Amino acid sequence: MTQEVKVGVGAIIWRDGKVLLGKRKGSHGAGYYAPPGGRLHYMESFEDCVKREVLEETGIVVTGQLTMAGFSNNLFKEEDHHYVSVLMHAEHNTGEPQLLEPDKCEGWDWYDPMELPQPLFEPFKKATAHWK
Ligand code: 8DG
Ligand code: MG
Repeated sequence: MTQEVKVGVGAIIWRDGKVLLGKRKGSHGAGYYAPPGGRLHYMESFEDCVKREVLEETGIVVTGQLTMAGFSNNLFKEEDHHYVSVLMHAEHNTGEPQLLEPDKCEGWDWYDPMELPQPLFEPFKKATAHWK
C-alpha cells in the first residue's frame, strides 16, 4: 500500500437541532458513527467535496453557506491510513436521508448533539470534543 497522507472531509448535516450520523462498515473505522464525507478530489474545494459526498451517500442536497467546524490529524495505524480531516457545518440542506451506499454504512439517523451515539469515528470525535 502506498504511504500517503490523504485529505478527508466530513459534513455535519443539521436538521431541527440534530445531526446526521451513520455507523460505518466495510472500511477502516467500521462500527464507528461518522457523518457523511469522503476524500477530497484533486482540485476540489471543501464545499464542493461536502456537496458531492453528501449527495452520493444520502441524497441530501446541501445549499447555502458552509462553515468550518474543525480539523484534525488522524493516524489509523492498524489500518495503515493517515488522514488530515476537515469537518464542515452544513446547516442548510434539503431532502430525507437515504442509504445510497449500503456497503459503506449501516444506516443514517438523527442524533441530539448532547447525546451522541458511541463509538464516534475519530475525525468527528476530535472536532466535536468541545460540544460536551
Ligand atoms: P477509503 O476506503 O479508500 O479510505 O475511502 P473511500 O472508499 O474512498 O470512501 P470515501 O467515502 O470516499 O472516503 C471516506 C474517507 O474519508 C474515509 O476513509 C475517512 C475520510 N474521512 C475523514 N473525515 C470523515 C468524516 O467525517 N466522515 C466520513 N464519512 N469520512 C471521513 O477524514
Ligand atoms: Mg464517503
